[in-house]
Amino acid sequence: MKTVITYGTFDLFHVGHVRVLNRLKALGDRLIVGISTDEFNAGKGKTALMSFEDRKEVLESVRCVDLVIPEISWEQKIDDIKKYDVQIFGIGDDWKGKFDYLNQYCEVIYLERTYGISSSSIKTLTSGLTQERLQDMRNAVDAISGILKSFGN
Ligand code: C2G
Repeated sequence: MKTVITYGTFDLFHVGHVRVLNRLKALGDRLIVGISTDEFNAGKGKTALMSFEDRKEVLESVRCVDLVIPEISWEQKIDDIKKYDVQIFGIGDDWKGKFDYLNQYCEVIYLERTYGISSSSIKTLTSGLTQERLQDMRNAVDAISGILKSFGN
């Protein structure tokens, strides 16, 4: 049994998350995912839109994920590797080099990120969508369809 472990926030779950998890699972037989608690994220200067509980529920429903554990500190990785008898630690290459110190406990692999998608870009995109903006867009669509209709008659 080859066990792979990774960590992340996995906020607003998207295709980049799906791909990195499937590629990590393909490296072994069992995939464990440590997801950052909201408190731990605050320490990272990060605020997830989705609560820890919701992010956990999403990850537990992902087929390639076998176990989800809370990530509460930077230091827990060594204990987790020993506790779960991990052979591979893997993460996206936005963390390249940051976890090389784990090499003395298991293999460390950095996987290429999926470019063009991120939780923060989704957040930025949706944050501008106020009710007012949405109403403006609806009005514009109505106006355009009115014009098109008049052309059609
Ligand atoms: N990821 C990816 N492609 C993207 C976005 C994310 O491959 N377009 C990968 C990241 O490289 C990471 C995982 O998805 O391996 C989760 O990313 P985040 O939720 O952004 O994780 P982060 O907050 O960086 O937490 O102890 C490590 C930290 O918990 C990592």
